[in-house]
Amino acid sequence: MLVGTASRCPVTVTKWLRSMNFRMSRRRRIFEGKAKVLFEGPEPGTLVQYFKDDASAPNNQKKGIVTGKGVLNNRISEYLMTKLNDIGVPTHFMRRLNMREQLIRQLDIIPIQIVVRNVAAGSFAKRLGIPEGTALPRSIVEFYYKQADLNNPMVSEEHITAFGWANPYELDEIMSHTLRVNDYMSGLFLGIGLRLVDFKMEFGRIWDHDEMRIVLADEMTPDNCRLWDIKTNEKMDKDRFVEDLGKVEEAYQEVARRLGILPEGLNPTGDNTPTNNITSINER
Ligand code: AIR
Repeated sequence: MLVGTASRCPVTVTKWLRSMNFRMSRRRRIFEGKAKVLFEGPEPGTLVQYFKDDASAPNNQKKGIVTGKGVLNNRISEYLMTKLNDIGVPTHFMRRLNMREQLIRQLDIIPIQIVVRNVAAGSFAKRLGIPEGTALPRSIVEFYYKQADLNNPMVSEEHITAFGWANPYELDEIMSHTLRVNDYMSGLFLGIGLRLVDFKMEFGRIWDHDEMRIVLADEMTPDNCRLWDIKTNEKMDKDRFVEDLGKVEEAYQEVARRLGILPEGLNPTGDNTPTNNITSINER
């Protein structure tokens, strides 16, 4: 809204961008990850999630910048988290604030990554010697302990409950949300010609008065979902960066375009330049 008004006057835009940068530098940084930064939010119990253009391969074997990725991921995650909320999966997403930031609920994060696999790919294909692209007889859910210095080792439910990372009730909730998300997202992506090969999720706890709820956290984007074109099997996700396939930004744009959230001709610059197109995506 602010950008929409400001875009009619370049001087106001410059002032606004300066004040944004000023506010960003003054905000308390809670955590910086590979592709996102979390800042203190405007109200207690909230955080601001900022999407960077930084890209990395597993275990930081490769690092780089994909221009415009943060802008696209912010929009894609907003779209998917909103849809998931609508079908009854509680998420941390509250609202998008601007091109790169969204307001989220602060959670007590559960230190487990949940990976759902529908088709063999990535570390799964390598570990089990199954050719990439093999459809799995059923969806397989895996758990990884979120511990970057140990390269996020795979763990079982036994480890999770024995070490108290989550209790059996919480694990049941996580599994029920996980299967729902997989069913819903597989259908949604199929409808736009994309196969949901696998994806990663994180959950957290939130307290409403005395009641604890398990809530979907993190992001839902081509950074943590493998998406292949149904007809050509072309990869439309972060593997384009990891495997040096080129056209990384274009793939993220194509996912957004097929989801119907990228106006034709949009070229996100990633530098907050308020072009007319970016203004229009902001105002949707
Ligand atoms: N993932 C795992 N760690 C971080 C992320 N983003 C996601 C990948 C892939 C799935 O988890 O993007 O969709 C499985 O990854 P892998 O490397 O174990 O095959």
